[in-house]
Amino acid sequence: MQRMAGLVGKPNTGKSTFFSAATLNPVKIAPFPFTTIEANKGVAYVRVKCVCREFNVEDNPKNSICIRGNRMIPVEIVDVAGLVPEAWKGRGLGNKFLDELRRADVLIHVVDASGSTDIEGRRTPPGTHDPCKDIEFLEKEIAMWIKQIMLRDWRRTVRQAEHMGGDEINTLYERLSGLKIRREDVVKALNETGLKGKKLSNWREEDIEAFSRKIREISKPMIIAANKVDISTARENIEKMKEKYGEKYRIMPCSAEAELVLRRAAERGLVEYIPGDGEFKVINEGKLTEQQKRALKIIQEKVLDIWGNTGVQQIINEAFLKLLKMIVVFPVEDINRLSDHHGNVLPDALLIREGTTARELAYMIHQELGETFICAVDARTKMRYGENYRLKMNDVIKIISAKSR
Ligand SMILES: Nc1nc2c(ncn2[C@@H]2O[C@H](COP(=O)(O)OP(=O)(O)O)[C@@H](O)[C@H]2O)c(=O)[nH]1
Ligand SMILES: [Mg+2]
Repeated sequence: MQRMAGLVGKPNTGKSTFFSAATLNPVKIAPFPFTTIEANKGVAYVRVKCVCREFNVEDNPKNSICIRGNRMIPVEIVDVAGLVPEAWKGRGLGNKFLDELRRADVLIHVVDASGSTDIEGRRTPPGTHDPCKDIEFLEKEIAMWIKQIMLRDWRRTVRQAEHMGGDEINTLYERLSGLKIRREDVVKALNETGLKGKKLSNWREEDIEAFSRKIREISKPMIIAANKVDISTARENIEKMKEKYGEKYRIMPCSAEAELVLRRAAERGLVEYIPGDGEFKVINEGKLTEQQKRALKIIQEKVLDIWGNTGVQQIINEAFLKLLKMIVVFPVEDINRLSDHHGNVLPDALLIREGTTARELAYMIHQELGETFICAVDARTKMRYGENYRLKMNDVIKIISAKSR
């Protein structure tokens, strides 16, 4: 199952710019099947070190891209419509926003760290708006939306729980099933709010609200993309956000615009730049217009020299690898050549949940491979693992099945 990140936030924080930058093909190659899926849904990439360097082989990536030893693995990203206060009541594009949100597994909250947009997303002089307010407001909006969904038909939900012999967990799980919320998330939220064992008929409105906030935190973890760091007022605001929200959220500086400029320049062959790098190299100075030279100079001085990188790639990596706790494994069919049966070396890099077992991986590759699973073989050590072996980051692994015998 492909995981998806949702870009959320009020209007004009830079969500669409972030989306354009993140989904721009990171290398110039002819036919690549991963581009924009729908207007606001596209493919971004998680960047990891490819094992090709360690094994000292030339690879032939199929499901991903390898740029000079860096594997770019496709993931989905959606640019959710801008959210204004009280969207949950249907204000602005409220309902559209919230519908798109359902499909996301992890949220990237893009805030204007420079403080140059007010709470509704209107322009205001840099430094005049406190972005901490945006974090507070977004948390509340989403919680209120979930609460509203729960309150719809609440009496029926209560009756259903009673019919099911007081099965609060399954009742709530069913009620929220459209939101990509797992059963174990419901259990955890009940535990952490102290509502476990309390009959739904005794829940007060505050209980529903507390549960809504908690289930959002658990099922849709969030990272703060502190955008527009090229504007000098951002620094102080980022310190403020870290002070107030640093324990709860990872606050990561970024400049979506800088990333977009660099990727476009790389696409046109003007610079050499791999998304996430802390530097770029001008390929042909003479081909740059004065305007392009100026833009690159600003990116160098206001973003890379100060922050180290544009932050966009780092945020995507953090969302998938840390918040969603995913790892990368390289399945192969031939452990000596590290290839599939066509001879493609290290063809696939799979992003899977940490804790995935060898047999679960087999099922992901093919239903039949899962059913006829015998063991897994580690290409590095030639060790054999049973079905319950939990895969590790960068495992290069062959699945042996009854069929492949
Ligand atoms: N200075 C600066 N401006 C940015 C950055 N990212 C986006 N913007 C600008 O912010 C405005 C709103 O951007 P947009 O992506 O449309 O925001 P959205 O409404 O959240 O999708 C545009 O004028 C962008 O050029 C950035 O990193 N730095
Ligand atoms: Mg937009």
